[in-house]
Amino acid sequence: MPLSANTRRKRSSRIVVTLLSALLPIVLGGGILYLQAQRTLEQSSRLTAEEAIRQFDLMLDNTAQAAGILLPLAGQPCIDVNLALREQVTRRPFVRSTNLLWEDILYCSSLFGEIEEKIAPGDYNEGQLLLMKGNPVTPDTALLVYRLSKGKQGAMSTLDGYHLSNILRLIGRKTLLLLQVGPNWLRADGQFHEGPLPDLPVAQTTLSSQHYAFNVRAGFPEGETWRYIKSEYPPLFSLLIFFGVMSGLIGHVLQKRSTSPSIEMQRALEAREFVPYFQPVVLGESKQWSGAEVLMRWNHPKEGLVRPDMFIPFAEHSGLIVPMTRSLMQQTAELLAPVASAFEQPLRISVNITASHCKDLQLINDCREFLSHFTHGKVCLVLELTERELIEPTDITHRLFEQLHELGVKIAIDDFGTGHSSLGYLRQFNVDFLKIDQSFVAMIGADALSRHILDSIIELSVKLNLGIVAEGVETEEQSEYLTARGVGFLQGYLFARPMPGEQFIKALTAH
Ligand code: G
Ligand code: G
Ligand code: MN
Repeated sequence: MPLSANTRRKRSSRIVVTLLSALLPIVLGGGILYLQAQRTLEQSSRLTAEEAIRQFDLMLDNTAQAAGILLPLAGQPCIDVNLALREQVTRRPFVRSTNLLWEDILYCSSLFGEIEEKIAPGDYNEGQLLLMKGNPVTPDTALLVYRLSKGKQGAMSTLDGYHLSNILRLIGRKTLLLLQVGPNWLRADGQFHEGPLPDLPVAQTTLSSQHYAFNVRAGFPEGETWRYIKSEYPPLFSLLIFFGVMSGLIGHVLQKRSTSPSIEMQRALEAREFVPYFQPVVLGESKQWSGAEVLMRWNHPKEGLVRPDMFIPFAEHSGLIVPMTRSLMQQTAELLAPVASAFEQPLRISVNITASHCKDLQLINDCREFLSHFTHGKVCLVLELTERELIEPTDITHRLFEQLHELGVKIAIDDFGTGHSSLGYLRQFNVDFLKIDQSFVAMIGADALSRHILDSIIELSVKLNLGIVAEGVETEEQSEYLTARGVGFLQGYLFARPMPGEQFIKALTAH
């Protein structure tokens, strides 16, 4: 049903929408935090690389100075300059050894004294720097060689890899740092490698020194962004969760509101989903159609045709019943107007009216509007007021009923016998018809007591000069019984069930 049971079917989609509205801020905020974390890591990676370059530059300055001082001595016999070579090693904290060359032949070393070793200037990156795996003295400790040459003279000073890996390790505490010199590179653990630099998964930055021929690459291991978010953003993350919960709650409440009965019915009213069905009322004697009761149906787009018991209570509660009835009358008028001129007798059209519709004089305009579609004497409008909710007699209601009668509108008391209207009430409102409730009709031939009540209702209405309509006539026996006692109008499945407008019009012309 459109207002209660279908909420179960919609529940799953409601849960989905609620979850989505909760997830949206979390996902969006999470995305923003992720980008922010990435930016922070990139910045940190760049700063680390810059700092490493600064430190390496300082060390190399120190190393280069040694070579610069020794270069003019190149060419002199090793025995004469050996002391000067050793002095530089001793004086300078980072210099491990010093060497002199003549025509690219290393002929004097602070470590070995006089030797003879050909070197290939091409091995040196930009002729200047060479990263080596080790030397004959310490084969497992990398070292960096700085070369300076001028004509045939050459000087080289070496820097211990231990200092280099120290820098890589100390500066890049949380960052991965690599030092690259030409085709070789060094890691923070002091390991020497040949070949291209490996890619660092997160926030990779590669910078070159402005002064010496080396590069530094900084970055982070896989998954660092999430680790960073987890360690740095817990308060922001809690805030996101809070927003998610709030947003989910708001989504939930808004959905509840949008599926509330009155909002759903307001939508249906605008979409003209409330349509009239017609149940013919026949004359007791001839069984000819004398008119019809207009019964509201909800032509729901998903639920199909909905009976009024399922939604009229909601409509009455929200006050929507008044515009809904107005729409029903309008549709009925539009439907009947084209065929009404052919009616020989006035067709009695009964419309169910709730008590709340009688609170002001608006009802008169609605009836006048309805009747304006027909030439005089073609249609007789009957308003059915249920006996279960009686109208309080006030000044307004008296004027209302007076003016309705002036318009020629008739009043019927619906479901008569189930409520407790007094005779005074019937006279006060100038009632024209009583509709005997179907429960009494159903008892015909079955229950002697109910039959007595039925008989007294019929007697009463004869005395009060009221027309009687018997509802819910289903058998020939009931029909004969009622006709025999002078009930003027019969309505029930025996004659016709409620039917849609076009079917009613078609059947009407046949009758
Ligand atoms: O025909 P049906 O079984 O659907 O009618 C069920 C109940 O709904 C009946 O009591 C009938 O009076 C009521 N009803 C049908 N149409 C209307 C309407 O347009 N307005 C009001 N107030 N009640 C209606
Ligand atoms: O407005 P009122 O309460 O009189 O509405 C009439 C109700 O009775 C509608 O719900 C209509 O569908 C229903 N009805 C009409 N004729 C018969 C009938 O012969 N038998 C039964 N059981 N219900 C009927
Ligand atoms: Mn009715």
